[in-house]
Amino acid sequence: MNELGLFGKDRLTMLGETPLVAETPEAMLDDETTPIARFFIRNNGLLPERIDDPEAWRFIIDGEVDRPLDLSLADLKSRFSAKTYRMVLECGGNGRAFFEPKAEGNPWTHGGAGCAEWTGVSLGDVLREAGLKPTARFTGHFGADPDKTGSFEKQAMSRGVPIAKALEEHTLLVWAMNGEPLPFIHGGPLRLIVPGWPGSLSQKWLKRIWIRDREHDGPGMTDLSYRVPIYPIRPGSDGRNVETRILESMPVRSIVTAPADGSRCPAGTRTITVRGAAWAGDDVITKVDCSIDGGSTWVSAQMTPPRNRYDWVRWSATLTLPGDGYYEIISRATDSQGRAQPFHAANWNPNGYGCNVMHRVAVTVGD
Ligand SMILES: Nc1nc2c(c(=O)[nH]1)N[C@H]1C(S)=C(S)[C@@H](COP(=O)(O)O)O[C@H]1N2
Ligand SMILES: [Mo]
Repeated sequence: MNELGLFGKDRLTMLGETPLVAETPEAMLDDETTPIARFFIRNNGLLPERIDDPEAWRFIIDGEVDRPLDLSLADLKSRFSAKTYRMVLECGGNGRAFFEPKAEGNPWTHGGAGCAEWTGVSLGDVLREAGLKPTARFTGHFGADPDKTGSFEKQAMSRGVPIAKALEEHTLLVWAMNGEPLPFIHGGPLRLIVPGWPGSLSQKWLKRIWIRDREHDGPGMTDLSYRVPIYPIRPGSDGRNVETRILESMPVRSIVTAPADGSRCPAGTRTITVRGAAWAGDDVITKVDCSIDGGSTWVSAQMTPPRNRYDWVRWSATLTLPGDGYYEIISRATDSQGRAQPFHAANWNPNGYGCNVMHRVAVTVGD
């Protein structure tokens, strides 16, 4: 059994062993709520030590606050009101494998994402208890994991958000996933979920939130980390000396979760039901369309409304096939600003963030 088996995972695709990184094949994202066994894993360092008593896990809030807080998980549960939202968590590099030429980093296809029910308290409620000073501008997140050399001196990852994002009701301090205590590999006992923005902001094994008077500068905030060019650049260029911005909301994306890529249907099959999911970072999905002829003609999908903000939309469509043969199904989601997924991996950037090219699934009817 490899390490994935040890964490109870169900046939994920291993992208890296140390640090442990694994994605979910799109066809395994066919559940409305992604089961823990199918949820992707992304670590930037080694794992922290496991602790025996999750309720005793402590974390602090300090910096530009009137009353710094030092709270146990038990304190969080008893002093603030808990809420549960189903929300997408998506790695900033999701889709990277489709960039040409290859961009730096883990080659995620579209499976660096999942949608789980997260239970916790709004970070904003806790920040209000601490009292934000007028100088509070940005958060800095710290976890208990050592970096990939095993050193605790430098964080494996330490990113942050503008205060407005931290104060959103859906930005949560989370201790449960799909109704179970937050699994260790997903940051248990306590993690952040900052929905709609790159997964790297959703600090696992959360120990500290530092409220800062300026943009945070931990690992993952400097250089080209989580930065994208403001104006398009030539694919393959080094990205130096171009104006960049921090990647905030993730772009619109849809995936086909059934049929699986490479499926075969019996000869004579003339209709096929296609299912999938769609989400759009901070934005909402307004439509999903499918095509079997490379985008020449489209069929609109039926959508199940999201349960709450940041939930994904589940969709399905019935497609008519003109005859036996080889088809490539594509799906294309559009957000409320009219932004739809591109036909090819557009907006190339050196670290390969935010690639939302349409997902393509091959199906053969007959032999
Ligand atoms: N402490 C800590 N938190 C972290 C990371 C990490 O390496 N260490 N990786 C981040 C990244 S890049 C992503 S995409 C998500 C992945 O969360 P998951 O492993 O629960 O799917 O966790 C984020 N939180
Ligand atoms: Mo990530």
